[in-house]
Amino acid sequence: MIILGDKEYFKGIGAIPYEGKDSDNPLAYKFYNADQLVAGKTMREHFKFAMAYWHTLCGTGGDPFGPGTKNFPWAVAGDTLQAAKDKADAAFEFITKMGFEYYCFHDYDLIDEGDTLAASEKRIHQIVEYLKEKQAASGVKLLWGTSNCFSHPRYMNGAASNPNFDVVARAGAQVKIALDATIALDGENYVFWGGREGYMSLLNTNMKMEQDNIGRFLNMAKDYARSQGFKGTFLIEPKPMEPMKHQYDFDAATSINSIKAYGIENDFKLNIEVNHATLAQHTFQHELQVAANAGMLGSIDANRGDYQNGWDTDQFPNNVLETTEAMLVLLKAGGLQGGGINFDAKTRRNSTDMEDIFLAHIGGADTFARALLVAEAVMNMSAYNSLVDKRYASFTSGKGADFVANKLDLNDLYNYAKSKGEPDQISGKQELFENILNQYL
Ligand code: XLS
Ligand code: NI
Ligand code: NI
Repeated sequence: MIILGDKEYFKGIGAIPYEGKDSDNPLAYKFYNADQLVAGKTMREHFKFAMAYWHTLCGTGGDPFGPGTKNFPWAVAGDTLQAAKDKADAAFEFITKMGFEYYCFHDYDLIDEGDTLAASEKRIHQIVEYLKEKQAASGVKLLWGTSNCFSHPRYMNGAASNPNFDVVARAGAQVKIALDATIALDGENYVFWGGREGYMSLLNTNMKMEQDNIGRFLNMAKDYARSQGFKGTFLIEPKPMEPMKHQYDFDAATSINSIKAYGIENDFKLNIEVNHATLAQHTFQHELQVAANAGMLGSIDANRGDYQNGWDTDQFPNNVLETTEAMLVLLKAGGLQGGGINFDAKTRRNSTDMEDIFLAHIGGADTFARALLVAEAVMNMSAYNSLVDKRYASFTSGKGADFVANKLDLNDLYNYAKSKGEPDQISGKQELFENILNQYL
């Protein structure tokens, strides 16, 4: 059901229908058909698409060379609380028109930070009460909340990793309030993206102390939230650089190592973002697989980078081939554990029509839907699975199976190899795999 506030912000745009791939209606889904079953689940269940409050409603397109370009009609009220309510109205109008079921926020996306911690907390309580009503009226849910512990100047040297305890404590207070808000709104997950948790120069940095402090901090946050009844998953979102030169949560493998070192592996999983993966010189699908192997594939921040740029451009997904490889990983892993697909993406600075926000999200949802359909076809109809199985067949019988069952020692390998002679040369068949994907696109 479409939920409007007092005003309609996206005039002339109704509920986005699914019209199939032959439709020439730009404001219709061509592939995302929420109720369609794919590999045993509806598309809606596979994806749990979410709108990101910050990019969709807050960022007006400013860059280092000029101010914002987007005149959002919900950002005009002089009164802070009214402006926040207007923004929430726009959010729920947009989400329900898209047919999405989820949203994600940072605390101060919802409402501007106050002059003191107490004033900020009061503001967050006020807007949370309003959001509760909007959620109840629409059925829209909170995929995850997080706190912005990186924008305010006090966090210029980091939050949980700050060399000054007073700042660490201030970040703790902010996270407590954001956790309270997330719990009050039945948030299904809580994200930690370590914005400025990293360093610029080792000369002035005690790296060990900073990382140990992050571990203490995350344990405190987890213990507090659990004591308040939070049943959801905590997610760490890896990113290798930007804003800091070295970010502590560089990539999935590094973050998994930290999670285990901090002793929080039963409560934390990963939120994998496409553009962060590519900034780390990995592919998106690699990062998903690393997370899945550790049982920590929690959620996805969907966007894309620019192959010619070295920063987080956060463009909407439109690469079906890349997304298909990702959906193969997802299907084989049995889906996301508790999370969804959050469009952590923004329209370009010169995309200034209100309609562009819809077009961007429609394109992103269609990219994922199309990729999922291709991935399902590849898994069911092609030789793909049997080709992979064949590649590892030597581990399913004889000495190979004994090896996998941990029944051999190094001498056994020695004796086997001696009796076998030079191994056969077996092609990796990469081009054939690539052709199969192309065939089903
Ligand atoms: C920034 C991150 C951020 C997180 C939430 O690069 O992607 O948007 O998702 O703090
Ligand atoms: Ni993100
Ligand atoms: Ni990002």
